[in-house]
Amino acid sequence: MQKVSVILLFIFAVTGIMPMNAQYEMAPKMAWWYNARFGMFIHFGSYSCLGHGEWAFSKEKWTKEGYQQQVSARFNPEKFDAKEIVRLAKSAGMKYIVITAKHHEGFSMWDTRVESFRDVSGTKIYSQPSFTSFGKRDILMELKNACEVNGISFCLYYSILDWGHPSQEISRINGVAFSTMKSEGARTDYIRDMKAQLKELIDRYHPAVLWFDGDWTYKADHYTPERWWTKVDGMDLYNYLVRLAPDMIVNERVCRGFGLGDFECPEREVPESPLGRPWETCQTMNRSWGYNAKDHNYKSARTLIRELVKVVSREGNYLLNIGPKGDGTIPEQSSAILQDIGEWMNVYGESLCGATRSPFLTEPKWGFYTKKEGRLFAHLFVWPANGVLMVPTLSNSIQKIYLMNDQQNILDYSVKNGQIRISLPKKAPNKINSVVVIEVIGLPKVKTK
Ligand code: JFZ
Repeated sequence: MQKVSVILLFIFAVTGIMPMNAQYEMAPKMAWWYNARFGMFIHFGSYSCLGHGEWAFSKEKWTKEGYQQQVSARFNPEKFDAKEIVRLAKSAGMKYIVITAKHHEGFSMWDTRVESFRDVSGTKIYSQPSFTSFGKRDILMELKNACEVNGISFCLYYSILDWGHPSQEISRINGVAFSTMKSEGARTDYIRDMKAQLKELIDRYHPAVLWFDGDWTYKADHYTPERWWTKVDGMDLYNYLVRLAPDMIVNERVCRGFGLGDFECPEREVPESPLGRPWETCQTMNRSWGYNAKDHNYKSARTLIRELVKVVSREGNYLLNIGPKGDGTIPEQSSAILQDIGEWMNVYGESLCGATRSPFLTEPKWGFYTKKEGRLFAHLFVWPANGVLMVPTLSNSIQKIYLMNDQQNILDYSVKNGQIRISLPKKAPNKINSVVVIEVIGLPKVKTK
C-alpha cells in the first residue's frame, strides 16, 4: 500500500498533475482558480471616456490620430477607486479580478517603457501615464494592492492584436476587424516588443492569470499580412510566459481553437455539459464590455445568479464584467446588480465557491445541482407546488437534509425506488434560487446498481 502511494506521489511530482475532485486532472497551479469559481472582469481603457464601448475605434472608423487626440488624450480616471471596486467584488462573492491592461485600441494602462508603443506622431509613448494629463497614478497597482489586502487574486487581460501600434493598421475581413502587419520585419519586432510588455506586466504586477484576446488573426500554419498570428506563435508565447512565471494561469486565447493554454473560454455562452478541461464563461451585465452610455440593456441579478449556478453545476468558472466610466466610477446599475448578487451569495455562496459539478448526468427541470465533500446542493429555481422534492439516490449515506438558509430545521425525507423524497415548507425561502442541502458522508456520488 505504502509503495503504491510513493509511486503515485512520484508520478504526480514528475508530471505536475494532481488529482482533485474535478472530473479531469489538473495542474496544481489551477487549484485556487478552480475553487474560486466566480470572478470580476473589468474593461477599462481610454475608450471608457468616450462611452461607446471598447470597439469604438473600429466601429466608428476613427483615424489613429483622431482617436488618440480626441479620445485617449482625454482619458482622466480621477475618481477611480480601487478599494471600492474590490469591496464590491468581494461582497458579491467574487474571488479574482481580471482587468484590461491593453485592449485592441493599443493604449497601455501602465507605464510601459517598451519604446515602440508610440502614438502616430512618434513623440509619446501611447500609455495612460505618458499620453494623458491624468499623470502618474498607477491604477493597475492600486487595484492589485486593494486585491491583495482582501484576498482577491489580481489578473490581467492583454490583446495580442493592436490597432494603435505603428506595426499595424486596422483592416476588415468579412466585416470582422483584424489588423494588417506592415511587413515581415514589423511582425517580428512587434512580437518581440509584445513579449517585452508582457514581461513588464509580470515583473511589476505578478498577475495570477494572463487573459489573452485579439488572437483571431491566426492561420494555423503560415502567416499573411492580415492573418499574422499563428498557432506556433501562440505555443511559443505560452512557453515564454510559463518560463517567466510557472504558476501563472494562461487562457486558451494565446491562439484559440487549438486546445492551448490552461483553460477554455466559451464566450457569453455556457456549454451544454462539462468540457474536457477547465473552462470559464465570461459575461456582460448589459451588451457591452467597455462603458457604453447608451446601453441600458441590463440583465437582472436573478438571470446572472442563475447563470452562475448553471456554470458551476457544469464544472465551469464565471467571469462577470463591469465597464467603469471614463472618470473611473462604476455605472450605478452595475453596482446595484453586484449588491443584489452579494445578498444572495452571502447566504448561498458556499454552495458555489469550492464546489464542483453535479454528480448526475442529467439535469433536473427545476434547477441545478452542485456538490462538495459531504454535501449535495440542490438549487431550486422553481419551488415544487406539492411541497416535495425528488432527488436521485446517492451511494453515500445521508446524514441530514435542510434548507441552506435555515440549517437548524431538519427536513423530513424518505428513500424509495431510487429516489430521495424530501418534504419542503410551502414557501420558497428565496425568490431567485433556494438551496436544499443534503448532507452525506464523503463526496456525493451517483448510486450505480
Ligand atoms: C473579445 C473582444 O473583442 C471584446 O472587446 C471583449 O474584450 C471580449 C471579452 O473579447 O470579443 C470576443 C472574443 C471572442 C468571441 C467573441 C467576442 N468569441 O469567441 O465568440
